[in-house]
Amino acid sequence: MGYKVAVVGATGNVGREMLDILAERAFPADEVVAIASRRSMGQEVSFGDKILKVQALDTYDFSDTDICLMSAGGETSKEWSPRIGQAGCVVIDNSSAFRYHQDVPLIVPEVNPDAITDFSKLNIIANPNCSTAQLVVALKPLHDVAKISRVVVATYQSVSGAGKDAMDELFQQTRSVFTAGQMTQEKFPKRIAFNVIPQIDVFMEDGFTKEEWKMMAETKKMLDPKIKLTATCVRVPVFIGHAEAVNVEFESPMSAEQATALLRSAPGILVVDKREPGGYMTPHEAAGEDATYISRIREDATVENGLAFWCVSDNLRKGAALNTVQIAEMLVNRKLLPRHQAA
Ligand code: A2P
Ligand code: 11C
Repeated sequence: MGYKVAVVGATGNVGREMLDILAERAFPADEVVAIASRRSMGQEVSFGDKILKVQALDTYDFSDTDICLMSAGGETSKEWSPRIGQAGCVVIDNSSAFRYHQDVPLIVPEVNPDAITDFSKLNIIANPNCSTAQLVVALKPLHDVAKISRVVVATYQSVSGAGKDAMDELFQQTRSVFTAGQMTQEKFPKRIAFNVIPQIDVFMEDGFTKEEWKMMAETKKMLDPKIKLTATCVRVPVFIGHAEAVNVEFESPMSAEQATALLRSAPGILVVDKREPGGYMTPHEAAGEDATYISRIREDATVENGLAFWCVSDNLRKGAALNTVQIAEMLVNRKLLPRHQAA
């Protein structure tokens, strides 16, 4: 028996990618429903070789839907994910609304698959922030061998992480630089075209931004609460693909050679590291791909047991939609969907 799957936020950056990935991976769905706000009702979105008409979230009945892939922003999740869960549909929530809730597992299948078991209180499973997902995929195989004590990470995050309107803002601003036209600035706190902005999400009391806090809190929840992590998150004028410069300190030695071998054999990772001009990955090449790419692996002799590397991934795929669909696949493979257990 197949499954009924709803994608909420189906007109958005991540929602459209979710539909593509469900089709690409031939997810065993009998029916896929595209849902967004009332504004988009009746609009058409593609799902494989089919066209789906978008339905409105506030009139959709979830009681016979098995899985809801939710990516319509934190406020929509706060209001709707618990209600959808209560209707018996398991929500895989891509927002930050429930990630830190003790009854909500936060899952990256390559990292902490066995944490998925207990989601029954709310029927919600959380998907991490895009910049955390690719980071923990890279850290996990290293941490398993030589415990990580501290991580320093600087991110170079594409505008698609901030939604489709943010991509339009980069496009419009870039065009207006060349045409000397009017430049509008709404989604980002400063001009993003031909610039970089050291702020993603709101400021916290201690001077870090919420994005930086999320990387720390989510790494602790999924990988190890003992890991100390400090981040500087930066928006760059790239459409798709987040990059990260990562410095790791281990409790015991980790050579560049050993790290390379571990990363090469780890799930979800491709190492591209030639130590010659162009012998590394960039966001442009990672866009549209599923892997987390690791390059520039080298020992950092400025600290004891230090390692540095460069990590790139498609933020809409492994950072969001792909990870969500992988979690849905785990629910199916491990027979964790309530209605299908009863059947
Ligand atoms: P809509 O296009 O109808 O506004 P992005 O992150 O790319 O900006 O996309 C956000 C997604 O979340 C869109 O699909 C958007 O739908 C959807 N969305 C935003 N607010 C709501 C809401 N209140 N109810 C349902 N979907 C929403
Ligand atoms: C960005 N990482 O690139 C953010 C988007 O908590 O899911 C994802 C925000 C989140 O803007």
